Amino acid sequence: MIKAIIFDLDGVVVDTAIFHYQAWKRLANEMGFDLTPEQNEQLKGISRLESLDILLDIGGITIDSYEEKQKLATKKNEWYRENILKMKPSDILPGVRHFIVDLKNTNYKIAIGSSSKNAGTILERIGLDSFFDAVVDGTKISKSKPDPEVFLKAAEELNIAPEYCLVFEDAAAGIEAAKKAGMLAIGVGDYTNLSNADKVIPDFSNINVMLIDNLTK
Ligand code: B16
Ligand code: MG
Repeated sequence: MIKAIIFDLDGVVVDTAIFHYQAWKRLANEMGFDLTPEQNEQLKGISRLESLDILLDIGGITIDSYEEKQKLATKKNEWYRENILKMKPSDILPGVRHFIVDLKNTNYKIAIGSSSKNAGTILERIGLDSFFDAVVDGTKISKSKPDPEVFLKAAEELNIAPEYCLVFEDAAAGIEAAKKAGMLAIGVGDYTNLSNADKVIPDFSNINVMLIDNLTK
């Protein structure tokens, strides 16, 4: 029986995954190589510095200096933040707001489980900063997805055992993290990238509280 729903943020509640991609691609281009959408799948759900390591690997570039890596990651983050600072409540993905209001009204606990250190800014911009019973983001964890820490911490903050939690995720690393946490994992997006999920939905346009039982069967 599901008692709590944990939402990934980037790519599930809002379409910021595209802003991450644009910023990483710009950085790659500056360093003389390209980043395809397929390669970008490896970066989804992964922390900023770990994403940079994957990007450098894709470009065949070796950088040993931690300071140099920090500089590149900061540059990417500044480009990314230019876009998220323009976000507004209408940027919440279709069906999501309605679904979370329904969940609250039917006494489900709801949380955010994100690897991002920018989650607070995004939630504020889209007007959902005081909506969730728990927000666990990149500022509260020491290991990013696919480690289960983010989701286990969310369950702990909600005071609900992991087996009663259901996670919505758009990244393969996030599905892996949810499964490792012992939770049900619903992929949001393209099945090709999310085949390890318990179920995959294209988006939230047809999802409502009544369907949670169906999702978990
Ligand atoms: P930041 P999520 C993740 O957020 C993104 O999917 C991933 O692409 C990003 O690198 C990571 O957050 C860190 O984000 O640079 O903003 O701290 O999908 O777990 O909500
Ligand atoms: Mg995501």
